[in-house]
Amino acid sequence: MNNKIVFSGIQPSGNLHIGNYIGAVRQWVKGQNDGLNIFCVVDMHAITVPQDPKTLAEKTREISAIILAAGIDPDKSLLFVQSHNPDHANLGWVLNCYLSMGQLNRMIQYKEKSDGKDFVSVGLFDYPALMAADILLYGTTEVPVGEDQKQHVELTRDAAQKFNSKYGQTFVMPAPVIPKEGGRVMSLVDPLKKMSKSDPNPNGAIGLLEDPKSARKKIMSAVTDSGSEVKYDWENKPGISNLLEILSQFSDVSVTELEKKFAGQNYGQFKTAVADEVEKFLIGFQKKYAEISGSGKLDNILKAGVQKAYQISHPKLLEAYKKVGFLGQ
Ligand code: ATP
Ligand code: LTN
Repeated sequence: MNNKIVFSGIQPSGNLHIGNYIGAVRQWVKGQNDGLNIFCVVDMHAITVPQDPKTLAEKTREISAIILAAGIDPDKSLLFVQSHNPDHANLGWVLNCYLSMGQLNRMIQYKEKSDGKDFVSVGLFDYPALMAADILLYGTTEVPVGEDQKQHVELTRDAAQKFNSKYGQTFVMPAPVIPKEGGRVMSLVDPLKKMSKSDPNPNGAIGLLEDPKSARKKIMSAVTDSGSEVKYDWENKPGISNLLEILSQFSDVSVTELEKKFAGQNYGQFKTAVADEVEKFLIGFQKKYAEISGSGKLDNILKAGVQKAYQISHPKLLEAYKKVGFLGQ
């Protein structure tokens, strides 16, 4: 038995795309056979920017079902909704008091998401304190995330260190784990930009719940590069390199093997192969998604998940409370 404790979170906002699947959820699935694995749908983080209440509730269910359809097994891993466990907000408040305004001001995500907005919530600024609480409540050793979240995990380490040095060993130091391949799936219309939920051009990303035929069209019209050779070369052929990575992830064949396979074939033939593979994946994935969302089991899975999560998080919250001098009940 391995002592690894994995925690990761995903916001229930926007439409999950194949980049989120390859870069995040699929990595969680691969790692769930050892250690303790905890996955959280972070609805409290989602409200740091404006949300429509009905859509937020729908998306929370949708993302939970997507995570299960992707292969997270509730018998092996814990899956729950952040607002169902009040310990997150409670520890978040405590950690607030051990992080400085200056530290939070340096967060790139805050700068990007607040840039040009008329209304910027205090919650958006304070987002990393809540994320630190998510991670530290569970004695997390590994946090699988995309490159963009590394800075938040580093801030979590700073918060843990500050608290531990003041009050003695309380929190485990977590490490970010960024996938070596697929950590950055690029847009199909601009392969120099990452595939993103918030991209205003709908042709850049392929949604996990999108019609497989429309996904096919997006791949067939994906931006490619000059020349005609199928070669993995990010500098000169970013469009083809991105499609090669996508095909490699879905077919489990290495990029080098794929280059050999498509030697002498034209872009059209190559794109057809990518479109076939993505279409096949989406059909299978959506079948599983429909089974899970129609099974009526989702609420019970989330309920069981939060009960187990609370058993781990609550003693840690009480330990932190005691250390700061809160009167126990
Ligand atoms: P947005 O682009 O609107 O900020 P997002 O698509 O980055 O949203 P998040 O909810 O921020 O989505 O990310 C969920 C997880 O998916 C994170 O671990 C993130 O690092 C990962 N991820 C997001 N986009 C990609 C991508 N293009 N390639 C690989 N991983 C990604
Ligand atoms: N900030 C992350 C979501 C997130 C998270 C977490 C990830 C919230 N809490 C804890 C890892 C661990 C994002 O926007 N992708």
